This record gives sequence, structure tokens and C-alpha cells, in this order.
Amino acid sequence: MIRPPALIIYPLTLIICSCLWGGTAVEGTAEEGPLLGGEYTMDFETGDLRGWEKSGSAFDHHPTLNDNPVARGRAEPSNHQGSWWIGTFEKFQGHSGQTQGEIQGDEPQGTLTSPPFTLPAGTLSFLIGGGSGPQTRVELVLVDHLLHDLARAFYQTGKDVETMERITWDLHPIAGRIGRIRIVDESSDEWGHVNVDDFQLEGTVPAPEVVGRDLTDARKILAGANLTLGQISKVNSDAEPDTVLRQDPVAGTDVSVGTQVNVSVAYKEMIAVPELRGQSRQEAENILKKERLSLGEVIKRFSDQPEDSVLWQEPGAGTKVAVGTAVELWVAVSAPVEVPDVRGREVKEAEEVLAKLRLRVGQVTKRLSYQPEGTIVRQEPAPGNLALVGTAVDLWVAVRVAAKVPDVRSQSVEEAASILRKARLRLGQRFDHFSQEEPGTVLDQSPAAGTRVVPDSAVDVFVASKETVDVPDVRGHNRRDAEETIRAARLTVGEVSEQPANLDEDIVVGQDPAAGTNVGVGTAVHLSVMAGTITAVPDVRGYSREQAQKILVGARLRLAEVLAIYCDQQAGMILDQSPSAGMKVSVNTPVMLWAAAEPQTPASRRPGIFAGIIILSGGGFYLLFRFAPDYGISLGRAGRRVKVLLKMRARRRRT
Ligand SMILES: [Ca+2]
Ligand SMILES: [Ca+2]
Repeated sequence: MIRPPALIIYPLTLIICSCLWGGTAVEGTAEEGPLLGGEYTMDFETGDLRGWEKSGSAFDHHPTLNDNPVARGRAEPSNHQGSWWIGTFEKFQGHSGQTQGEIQGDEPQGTLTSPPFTLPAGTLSFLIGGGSGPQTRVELVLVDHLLHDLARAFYQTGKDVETMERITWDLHPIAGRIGRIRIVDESSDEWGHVNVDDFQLEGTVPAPEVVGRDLTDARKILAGANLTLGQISKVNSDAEPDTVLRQDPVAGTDVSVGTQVNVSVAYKEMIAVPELRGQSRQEAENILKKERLSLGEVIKRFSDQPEDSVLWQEPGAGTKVAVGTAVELWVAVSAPVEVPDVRGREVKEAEEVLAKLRLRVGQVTKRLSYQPEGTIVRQEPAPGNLALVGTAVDLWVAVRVAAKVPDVRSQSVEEAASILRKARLRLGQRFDHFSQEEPGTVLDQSPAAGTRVVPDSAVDVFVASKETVDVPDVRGHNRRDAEETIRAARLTVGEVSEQPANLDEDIVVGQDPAAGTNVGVGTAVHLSVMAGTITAVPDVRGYSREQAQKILVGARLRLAEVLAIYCDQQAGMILDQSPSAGMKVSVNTPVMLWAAAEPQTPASRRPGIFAGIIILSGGGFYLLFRFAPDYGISLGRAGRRVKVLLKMRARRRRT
């Protein structure tokens, strides 16, 4: 044990201190006094021993109230600070039935130990009186992890006088180490008691790091450095609520004992989700932005409600959520309409028919036909299909009189153009090709001579040229860009050899001729390509089966099978798909579709019954379940029918 000599410094600041913290205590009541690190009583003016660890019985009736030695007629006033103090001879605490000056005597023994705290570069002072023996004392022990046993840095006894005097210890030599104050009464002999009051710490400590700790820990850590938690400001953050994000002063700054450390702590601001139903999608988005929420998935649902109006929201209005939470919306789209048969009509007439159903005319192409001139001979989508409102219907119009493509080979381009004009045709694109022929001579044409075509059609020509160009470097480009680059360089795309690869798109990895080779215009450049095998699944819901198939083929996928869902939606429309739209899958992955089928019995309208699972619109429900690898299945009424259907299919496969 280290036993440095006790330092005894007589109090000079006694009166000042009494004024600072003294106050006038009412008998039997307690006032808030200074607490070590804001947590532990240092002058006992709280009227209790909060923060101190007690052993034995010497401190059972403590702190004691007012000057008891004087009350007993002794000529040794206690000289305590405030109203409350420690005196292990004393018992009076102002309780009813007690009399001022009441004692417990020298018999009881025990200890009172403060919590551990960082010793400041400064001083510890306090009032002490009572016995002069080493068994009654105040001591400061070091409890650093470096020393396994308690090491006593200082101790101080009384002088066999009840009157307390202030002594001060210089802590500079042990600043920064962890200490505990102990008030010890280990004596039952004459003068076997200790009188203590008003511990005061002064000096500076380095502010400890509390960033990253929660508020409770931060408070403890600061208390352990004799600092207190000051202002707590809340900062909206994704961090765990109540985590300290910033501190002022920052860690390591030397601050006076008792300094308040202000902190900013993380907190999640919760706000109520606004009502969005009935708003337009755009209005809903504006409201969400204003309320500091974000727009989640927007799911389109057929409804007779105004187009684009919000039908349903998740989370619902009034739900308390964190700032920034995404709100999913279901917005109304008009139910698909059946594409009318406009074949046999003229375009103008068809336009009116389509407009009534909120469909429009798409591309109009002329087509040779024996049908009356100007009448529609073909339409896409075909009659009877379901199409979303606003869908364009492509039309093909009959042309009876055909033009016959003349032979323009061996002519000059100018002559060819003139010949085509006479045949009610026109010169199309011109492709130059390296040749020994006279430059400007037509080498070949498309369509070929003799073909019957619609008047005013274009005829492309391949023209002799002696020009040469440098082959561009297309390696590393995606296939489409590479082909464009080759054509722009007045060359043609030759053979393309494909090698499957796990890529989102086709990438050119080799070319022949090599980049930089000087070749005649029109020369074929052969490519070798890493063919991408990953593609995103398109959304085909709401389309007809035929349209869906087209879309899937366009996305390099194939249609697996179409299962029927019996419901009161219009038959033929795709209601669901698996894999779901947006998923990245391999090229050629089969996509399963569910299409509406006529119910065998009229479906009753049960609005509200599937709320949460099924969207209801004026026309009835249609989403019976969602089937996707990442969702699983939830079934509605008609969904159960599909389950039966699937079971039947499975049985068929087994047999
Ligand atoms: Ca006191
Ligand atoms: Ca005692």
C-alpha cells in the first residue's frame, strides 16, 4: 500500500463556501446540493446519502441535521456547512420522536464510499472533525486497473474535537487516475467517530468521449469525470435513438470540474401519415414531399374512380411513421376496353369508333389488297382483345392498284431515280459498295425487279464506289451501338457469332476485319459477340394474351402458360405474372401468366371483404392472389379456384 503523508491545509475558503451552497434549510427537509458529477451528494444537503456506498451501521442515521454537539451543551460547535453533515456519533435526523442532540455513540462502525471518478488536475477539500485515531478517517483510494488492490493516496483524521476544519488535498500528482473517497469509522473506542461535510473538487479534467454512446452511458461517463450532462439537442438521424452524435466540448478538451457537456443525440422523428385517398397521384406525391415522407411503389389498379386517383395507401392515414418512410399507393386506371372491329371501315370512321372507347389510331400502313381501296384490312390489337384506355391501334389500309418494281440495275443513280418516279415509286436508301464497276452505277436493288408493291414505296439501291474507309474499332461496345457505328462508317454488318454470357446486354468482343484496316465501302464486318443472357421481366399485366406474348418475346423471354382465373373481370386480360415485372432473369426464361376468365356463375359483389389483399373497384375485384418467387401465395375467393385448377393439372401430369 502506498501511504503518502496526509496533507493538512487549513481552510481559508470556509465562509465563502458556506455562502455558496449553504442556504437556510428547514428542519427535517432536504434541498438539492451539489452532486459529484451531477449524480452524487457531496455536501449531504440532499438530506440523504445518494450515490454513496454504505457498509456497517455507523451511517444508518445519516446525514445528521443541524448542530447536535451544541444542542447537547458541548462547547465544540460542529461547524458544518448548510444543514446536513456526517458525524458517526450522531443520530438526530429531524424525525418525529427524535430530539436535537440525540446520539448513537461511538459503538457503530462502517464505511461510506463514493463512486469512482477521474481525479482532476486540481484539489479536493472537505470539512473534518472527530477522533484522531487512524481508525476514524477520510481517505482517497486509487482504483485504477493498473493496481489490483486499493492504493491509498491520502488520508486525514480529526483532532479529538467535534468542530470540523477544512483541509485540502493537491491532486495534481495523481490527476487523471481513478479514485474513490472513503469515510471510515472502524473504532468503537472513545473518540471512535468521524465528522465530515462538504467535499469540494476543483481543477480540470479532460472531457471524456461520449460520442457513439447512448444517453444513459454518456451521463454515467460524464459523472465519472465529475462533469455533468448539459443541453441535449435532438437530431433527426438513422442512428439508434438516443445515441450521442456530437458533444461540446469535444473529447480531450481540458474543462473545469462540474462543466456541463452539451450533446446532440439521434432521434427518429415520428409523423402521422396524411390521408392521400381521393387525391391525384401528383397531389399525393406533393403532399408526401411536404410531409417529409417518400413515395413508395405506385401500383395501378383498375377502377371506375377518376384516372390516376389514389385508391388506397399503405401505411394508412394517421399511422405514426419515421420521417422519410415510403408510402405505397394504389392508383386508379380505367378498366381495359374491348378493341372494336374496324376492319372494312375507312380510317376516318375507325378513328371515331376508337375515340368513343378512348382508344386511338396508331400507325397506318398501306397494303396491297383486293378489298375496296382505302378500307382497313388488318388491325393490331385484333378485335375482341382487351386494351388499356389510350392504347394505339395500328391499321393497315387496302391499296388495290399495285406498282411493279422496275429493274434499275446497271443504271446510274440519277437514271434509276427517274425510272422509279415513272413507275410511281421513289428512290429509297443508297448503300455504297466497293466495286470495279463505274462509280455511281446501281449494282443491286431492294425490292427486286418485278415485285408488286404499294405505289409510292421506296426502293433501296446498292451503288458502286471505289472509295475506301478505315474499319472502326467496335470491340467492347454493345451490339446495337457497334452495328450503328459500322453502318455510319459506310460498311455493312456481316456475320455475327454469339457466345452466351451472363451479361445484361450483348457485348462485341471481336471483329473481322480488324480495327484500322482500310477496306472498300460496303465491306462486311463480321462480329463475335458475348450474347447477354440476363434480361428484365416486363410488366404485361393489363394486356391481352397476344400482346403479352409479343412483349415477352421482345424481351427475349418466352410464354410458359396462361392459367385462367375465374372472376368478374373482363376475360382474356392478364392479371398477374411470374416472375414479377422488373426481376432480372436469364434470356428465354418462361413466364407464367394468369388471365381473367368468365365466371361460371355470376360473381357477387362483396366490396370491402378482401380489403388489404384485394383491390376493389366499382366493377368488382380482380387481384385474387399474388404469386411470385419472392412473395408466396395469398389466396382470395377465386384464388382458391385456381388452386383447385393447379391441383388438377398436377394430377394430370402424374397420371
Ligand atoms: Ca452539509
Ligand atoms: Ca464508531
